[in-house]
Amino acid sequence: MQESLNCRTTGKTSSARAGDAASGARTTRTLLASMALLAGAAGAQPLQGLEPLAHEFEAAPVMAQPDLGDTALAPRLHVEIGRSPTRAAFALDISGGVAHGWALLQLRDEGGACSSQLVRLDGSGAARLLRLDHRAGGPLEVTCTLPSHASELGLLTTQVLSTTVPSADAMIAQSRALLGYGAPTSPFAALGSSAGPASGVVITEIMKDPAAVADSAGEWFEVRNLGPTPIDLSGWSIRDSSSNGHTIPATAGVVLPPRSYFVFGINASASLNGGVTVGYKYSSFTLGNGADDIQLYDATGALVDAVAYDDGVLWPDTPGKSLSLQRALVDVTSNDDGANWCDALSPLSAGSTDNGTPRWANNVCP
Ligand SMILES: [Ca+2]
Ligand SMILES: [Ca+2]
Ligand SMILES: [Ca+2]
Ligand SMILES: [Ca+2]
Repeated sequence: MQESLNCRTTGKTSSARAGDAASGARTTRTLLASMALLAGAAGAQPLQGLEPLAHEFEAAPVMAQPDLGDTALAPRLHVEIGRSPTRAAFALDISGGVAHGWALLQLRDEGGACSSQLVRLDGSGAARLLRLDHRAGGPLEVTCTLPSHASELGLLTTQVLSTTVPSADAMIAQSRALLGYGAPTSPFAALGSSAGPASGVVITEIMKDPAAVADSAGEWFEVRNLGPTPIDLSGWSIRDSSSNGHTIPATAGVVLPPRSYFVFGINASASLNGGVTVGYKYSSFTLGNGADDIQLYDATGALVDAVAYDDGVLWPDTPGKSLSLQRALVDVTSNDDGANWCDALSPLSAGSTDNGTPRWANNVCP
């Protein structure tokens, strides 16, 4: 009873017949029961034996969320997918909740059957659930209701995050298309670096030429922290091969959350910059609309990543559309090749005429 009660609260409707729903509910219950919850180890546990991950995306909030002013605190439901021509797996990372609190997770299958589970969060308000043998025949709608503290005021707000996990069949079909049918028997290793679980910071998206607002207000670029631990950006610097240069002061207190996307921008005001939530505002650094480059250095002066784009010969070059690194190729080497980038496809924010995915996983390039 509790199960169906919880699922009705999502407001979704089901056209499935009672028999189908009952059957689907059993399937979904089985699925939830087989998901391993690793409380206290959120983000630290890879998809065992399936790293590196081939594909990832992040859930968009379905209810208005207050601007918490700190991306590390913003509630997130992050989905990571591993796939091969014969297998599919996924992980759900919940973060931004209350330390040692709870989140309500609901999975709904294509038949409309739904099952709920209270998930215990760890001391950082996070949890990771693994589904290492994803068998669902249709897509799974995932809804996460997550109480969280709003900023320093300590107010408790409740967010509802929602996303869809593709069916195992769809993931496997994509993998076959990517690799060629009958390709490797251990295909996950072929989908990325063989150096073990992903780590590091990668430049993933570049808005060099905004159209909705002036370049002096609307330039930004995005990076992804691939690793499971936060990274303190104190003393890091952003430069180019000519005269641009900016060092992040130690007092800035800027941290890249684990396994998250983060935006550096020229203007931190979302009302002026085209609707972008900027994690760090730089100065003395601009993104040329012709050929230019971004070099990111850590506090020791070591180069973390660099991207040098051209004036539209080998790289995308459309005003109002960010340069977007192919979603499945987030690494410091792949992003050196303009062929691995495309124009962003999604509106930058609600009602925006510019395209981009700041703070979210990139579009899949056509
Ligand atoms: Ca520019
Ligand atoms: Ca520049
Ligand atoms: Ca690079
Ligand atoms: Ca993005």
